[in-house]
Amino acid sequence: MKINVIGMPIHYGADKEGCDFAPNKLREMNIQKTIENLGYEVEDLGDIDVVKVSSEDKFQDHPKMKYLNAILDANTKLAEMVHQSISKGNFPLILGGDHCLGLGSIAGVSTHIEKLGVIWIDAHGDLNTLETSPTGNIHGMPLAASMGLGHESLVNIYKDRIKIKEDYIVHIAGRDLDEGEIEILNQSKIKAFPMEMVKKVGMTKIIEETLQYLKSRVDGIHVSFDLDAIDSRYVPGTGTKVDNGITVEEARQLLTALASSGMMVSLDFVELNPLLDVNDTTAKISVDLLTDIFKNLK
Ligand code: HAR
Ligand code: MN
Ligand code: MN
Ligand code: MN
Repeated sequence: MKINVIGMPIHYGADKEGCDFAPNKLREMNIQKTIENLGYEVEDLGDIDVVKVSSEDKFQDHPKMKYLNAILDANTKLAEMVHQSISKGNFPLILGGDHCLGLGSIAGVSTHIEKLGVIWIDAHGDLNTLETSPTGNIHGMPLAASMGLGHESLVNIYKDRIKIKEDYIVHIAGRDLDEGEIEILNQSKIKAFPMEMVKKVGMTKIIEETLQYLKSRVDGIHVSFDLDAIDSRYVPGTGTKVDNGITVEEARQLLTALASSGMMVSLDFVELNPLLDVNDTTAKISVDLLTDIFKNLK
């Protein structure tokens, strides 16, 4: 299997500078060579071209959603690149960037896999709509948009259709959801394993239930991993840290199990912010987790 690295140097969805530097940070830390050393052919497709918008103009496209057109443009390009990659039978590894990139990656993968499952690993719901978002930050909206909720420009990005079915989604490690997101989650068919449940039953059980749930339903799984799923004390280099999260070892256990399930077809790795990092701690954890994922990929 060939791996395609795709960089998405975008921070507009987070409205905080820094995670746009993450793809190159990971390249500097030899992510390509590291994966090649595991026996893969790796082709780096480079970075998606993200248009420059001054922060004074963040509301120029919409009164409540920040940087809307730049986010739509970059994610449309990302969707096409991911579509090309997965259509060739390759494995797209999308390096963020903030989590708004889930819009494009899921749009791209879902063109090729009809029954696409999505595992969203995140302290946050990313289930906001234009109406429920307290911030107007689009990185809090991609999961809602992918299942058809929210502003029509986000829902219909790349293809005029809903990208994933609610009952093909599993959310893991949630613990900081806005009021509106809780309502959306409760009314949806998303299978959620919030942090309190992870703590109660343990990661082994969560993995087992996640895979058992999706196996009978879907033909492939896109994993969207937000670093802030990990407890704030271990990951200084991310923009919206939340305490009481999973440990690095639990993240490793989860991600390697998903990789070895034989169902994972693509991966987002998002919200690394090198400007906030301390001695590259979070960047090193990222390279380390990615290495273990590809060591186990089937
Ligand atoms: N829920 C909040 C909002 O919508 C915070 C979202 C923070 N999101 C991420 N992505 N880091 O998970 O603004
Ligand atoms: Mn095609
Ligand atoms: Mn997220
Ligand atoms: Mn998050």
